[in-house]
Amino acid sequence: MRDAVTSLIRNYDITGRYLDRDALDSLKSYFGSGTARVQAAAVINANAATIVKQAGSRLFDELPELIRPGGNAYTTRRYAACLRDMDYYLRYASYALVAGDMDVLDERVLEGLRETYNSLGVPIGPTVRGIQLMKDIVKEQATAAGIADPAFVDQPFDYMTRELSEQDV
Ligand SMILES: CCC1=C(C)/C(=C/C2=NC(=C\c3[nH]c(/C=C4\NC(=O)[C@H](C)[C@H]4CC)c(C)c3CCC(=O)O)/C(CCC(=O)O)=C2C)NC1=O
Repeated sequence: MRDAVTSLIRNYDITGRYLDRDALDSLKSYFGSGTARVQAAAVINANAATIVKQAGSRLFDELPELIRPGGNAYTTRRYAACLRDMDYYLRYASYALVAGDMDVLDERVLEGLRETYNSLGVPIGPTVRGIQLMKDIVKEQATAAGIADPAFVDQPFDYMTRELSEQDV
């Protein structure tokens, strides 16, 4: 599992280079945004249960067929599995925000996920929608918590969305 610093060092070490101007700029930007990243993780940590619950109810309002007979989140067990998955996405998004690197998502969340979802008939489109709804809620809360420019919060949610949506080759 890598973060912004270890990823950068790794790349430079592979080619035996000192940290050049580009490297220093990206390190500055990582450390410069550090407080905001930690603040965003704190917002997520303090509100995780609410964020998942709100995103879940918005999702099921938009797509009520998911929780009707025949829907993938129908039955208490599958409904709970769905919200648990949302909770995974949120928790790992908070790790990726702090790390400033998406590697943790590849390694711990996305690896093999589409295959699992396909074999269980878990629909990708609505899952992606749930991830985007959580992103919106986290950004609202980050703004309310005084984070001036919460655009960086998008990154892990958009990354998971992109990776999950990718077509099979
Ligand atoms: C930390 C990394 C990690 C992830 C991401 C993960 C996902 C994950 N979600 C699963 C199931 C599931 N996931 C869902 C999710 C949904 N169904 C819907 O209709 C909605 C669109 C969506 C919620 C937004 C459901 C309903 C199941 C149960 C499917 C079944 O057993 O039939 C399963 C199958 C095993 C199980 O039920 O636990 C896995 C492995 N597990 C992990 O360890």
